[in-house]
Formats: sequence, structure tokens, C-alpha cells
Amino acid sequence: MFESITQSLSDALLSFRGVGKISESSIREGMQQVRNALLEADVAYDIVQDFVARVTEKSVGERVLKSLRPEEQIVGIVHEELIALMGPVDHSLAIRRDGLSIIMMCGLQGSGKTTTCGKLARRLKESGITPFLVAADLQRPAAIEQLKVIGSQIGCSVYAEDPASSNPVQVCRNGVKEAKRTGAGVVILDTAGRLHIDSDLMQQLQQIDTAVGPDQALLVCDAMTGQDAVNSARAFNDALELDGVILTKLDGDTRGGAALSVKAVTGVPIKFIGVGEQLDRLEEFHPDRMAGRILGMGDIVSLYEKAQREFDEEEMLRQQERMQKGKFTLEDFRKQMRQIRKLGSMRDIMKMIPGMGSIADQMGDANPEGEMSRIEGIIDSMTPAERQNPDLIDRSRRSRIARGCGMEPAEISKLLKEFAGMAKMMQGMSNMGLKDRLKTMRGLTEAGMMNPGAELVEKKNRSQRGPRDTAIAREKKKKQRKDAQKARKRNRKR
Ligand SMILES: Nc1nc2c(ncn2[C@@H]2O[C@H](COP(=O)(O)OP(=O)(O)OP(=O)(O)O)[C@@H](O)[C@H]2O)c(=O)[nH]1
Ligand SMILES: [Mg+2]
Repeated sequence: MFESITQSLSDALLSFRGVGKISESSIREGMQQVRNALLEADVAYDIVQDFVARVTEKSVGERVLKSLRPEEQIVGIVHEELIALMGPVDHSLAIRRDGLSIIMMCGLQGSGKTTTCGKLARRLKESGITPFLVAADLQRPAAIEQLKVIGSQIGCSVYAEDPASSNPVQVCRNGVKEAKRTGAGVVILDTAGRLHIDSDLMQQLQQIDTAVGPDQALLVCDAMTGQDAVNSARAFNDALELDGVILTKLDGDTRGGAALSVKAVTGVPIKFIGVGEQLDRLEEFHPDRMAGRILGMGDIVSLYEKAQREFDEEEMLRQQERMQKGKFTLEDFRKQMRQIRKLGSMRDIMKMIPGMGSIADQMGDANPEGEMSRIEGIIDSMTPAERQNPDLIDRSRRSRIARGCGMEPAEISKLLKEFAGMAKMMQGMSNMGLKDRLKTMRGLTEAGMMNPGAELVEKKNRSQRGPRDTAIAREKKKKQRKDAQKARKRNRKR
């Protein structure tokens, strides 16, 4: 997401780089580019003007002119101001400690209300609160069925009435009663949407609002619709006094305008973001991480949280212990690959690591998932004993494994050789926490080592480096950094 704004903003900010001293006129010139980048991303005009004025003012202040690394400070100021633009945010859903809390969802047609009801219910359930869903959309014939399917997927009761003889206000009133009777903790009302904002829709929502008095009124907005999403947020807020926005479809190719302007235009914070169709694809909205993502600074914290959620903690500890003892086997290796794959595509994972976004783009047709499947295929063809102790694998075993996975015996040998090298490296990494390990992985990737078996197939765009070469590459980088520093100092003296 946000690829184009990230690109154009970093181009704009790059124009500051390498300039020894930044003058007011160069700042203004660069800010013009920042302004265009934001407008292209469909951020509301007034917001852009304000934003640029604030950043310019801060940037031309003494702090920057006297600073050591002006370009970094300007990026820092833009980062700060982006955070201020989108925040602050309070993720709480005003859940009562005793009794029933009521959440009303509203939004335009197709914005993702029904799906998001399911996502929220799932989230609440995971935190130990019993959710209850009410199908108050009698507009669309299939809407009730859709909510029932979602309810059964997450194991949540769904209240519905016959649309022919009922109306949304009555459904909500009865639904809330039923939720109370069953002892649920939170009831979520899935209301109807319209293609455009109209007075009928607003009236219906106001009636529901008056009838049941929700604790939270949340607006579901489709991020792909840019300024339309922002305008709808304004209209809904005028009619209902929203408590928060949930911005959906941020996994798609959105330009970022909605995420950047909703809070500033309406005063209503984005509480959650939808990042996929599945019911587990709901995340808390963090302005700082979003700002980082927009600036191409990656999103290591999200990745860290995701990793914590998806990884089997005990299994990780077991593997860690085995690594420390140098007992990491092919079996463990296969398990670890499976865990990594649970996090998502390698390309997406890399985009979340600061500085690696562009590497992910440069990957071209390289296919790490395919490569992992291939390696898994080889390991699958081994017997458990072979996985524990690869030394058992002699010529005839090797031919058998190759036949089993449809590969050449040489490819098996190559994997084994690389595995031996990797196990050693992992032993070194085993004392690190996940964050440091990710950092090391990043270093390895930069040196072309991320993909242990890659050179088996992707010779054309993979350098064939071993651990020694990695160390050399690191030294080289260090020297380059030092040289650049010296050059900067020289520039400043001039
Ligand atoms: N990619 C993606 N798709 C989403 C997300 N949230 C919802 N969708 C999809 O958007 C479409 C519409 O979602 P619904 O939940 O039916 O939207 P709605 O607002 O209830 O629609 P109406 O009831 O017709 O007003 C569905 O195909 C969902 O799968 C998201 O975060 N990412
Ligand atoms: Mg719906």
C-alpha cells in the first residue's frame, strides 16, 4: 500500500540529501515536492497546505540550519507531523465491566461493515468477551445470511428477524434484549449501507441510535475511495457523533489520502484498520507506524507483533535450545520455514522491515515461497532418521530422496551443504531475541543470504556468497559509511 506516496515523498526528501547546508529556498523547493506528493495521494487540499506550512516553519527554524544532518531532521519533522496529523488515537471500545456494551457499525454500501463486525467480534472473543451480532441490514436480501455465515465461522450468536415483517430499529431493540438475556458482553449492530449518503439512511441510523443508545458508533470506511471516504465520514459524524473510524481495504493499492485526512478533517480518530478479507485481518491503527510506512521506514513493530502472535512460543524456545546446543536438524529447519510462511509472503514481510521496501521491489520474479516449498519437498522425501542426522545420507539414499521429490541428486547435496553452514550460523544467532534476529536477517539479506537454497535455481540474480563473504560485505559497507561520513564533514567545512 501507499507505494506511490512513499516513492514521491522519498524522492522529495532525497532532494535534501547530500546538501551540506540547507537554505530556506532549498527547503521551500523540497516542500513543494512534498506538497505535490500529498496531493497526488488524494489528501485533502486544506490539510496539505497546513501540513506543508507547519513542516516548512519547523524546518527553516534554527534547529535545522545548525543541525548536523539536515536531511534526516527534515524526514524526522515530516514523520512527526504525519503522526500529529493522524493521531492521537484511543483504541478502546468503551466496553463496560458489567453488563452489556453496544457497538453500532455504520458506513456506505460495500465499505466492509459486515466483515468488520465479524472481525471485531472475533477480536473481542479472543480477549475473553462474549460477542453477539445483530443483523440490522434488511436492505440487502443476502445480508442476514452473510452475517450468519460469519457468526458461525467465529462461533458467535447472530440475531435476525424476518425482513418482511420487521424493521431495523425493532431488530436492534430486540437484538439488544436477546444479547442481554444470553449474558453476552458486547452486542454489535450490523446496519445497512447505501451507495451514497441520503437522508433515509441517516434517519434510520439516528432512530437506532435513539432506540438503543450505543456506547460506540463506529464508521467503516473504504480506504480505496480516498476523499469520498473522508466526505462520508464528515456526513456520518454530523448525523451521529462518531466515536471512531475503521478504515478497511488498506491491503489494497490505496493512495493513502483517506488514512492521512480522516482525523484532520473530521476530528474522529481511526481506531482500527482492515488489512484483508479474512476475519483475522484487523489491526489497531498506530499513527506512528503508519507514518513510518508512508515514509518507507518499514514497520518493524507490526512485524514483531505479528511474529509474536503467529509463532508457537514453546516451539520457538525448543528450537532455540537446540540451536544453542548445535542440534538444529533438518526437521527443525522445516518447522521454522513453515512458521515463517505463516507470517505471509516474503515480499510482504520484507516491506515491513525498515529499509527493505525497495529490496522487496527489486526482487522481480524471484520467488522465495516457491524456493521454500522446494526445500520442504526435499526434506519431506527424507526419512525421520535422515532429517535428524544428515550424515546418514549416502549415494543411494541421496538418489532415493532425489527421486522422491523429483530433483537431481546434486541439488540434494547442495542443500545439505548449505544447511550445514546455516546451522552453524544459527547457533551464533540463537542467543538473540527475535528483534535482533530480524536485524541479522536483514544484514544477511542485504548480502544476498536470506534465501538459503536460492542459488540452486535463481543463479541469475543471486550472488553466491558464503558466511565469509558476508563478513567481507559487512566490512565493505562499514567502510562506505565511514567514507560518506568524511565526505559530509568536508562538505560542511566548506
Ligand atoms: N481486501 C479487503 N477486502 C475487504 C476488507 N474488508 C472488507 N472487504 C471486502 O469488501 C467487500 C464488502 O464487504 P462487506 O462486509 O460485505 O461490506 P458491507 O459494508 O457490509 O456492504 P453492504 O452490507 O452491502 O453495505 C467484501 O468482499 C469483503 O470481503 C479489507 O480490509 N480488505
Ligand atoms: Mg453488510
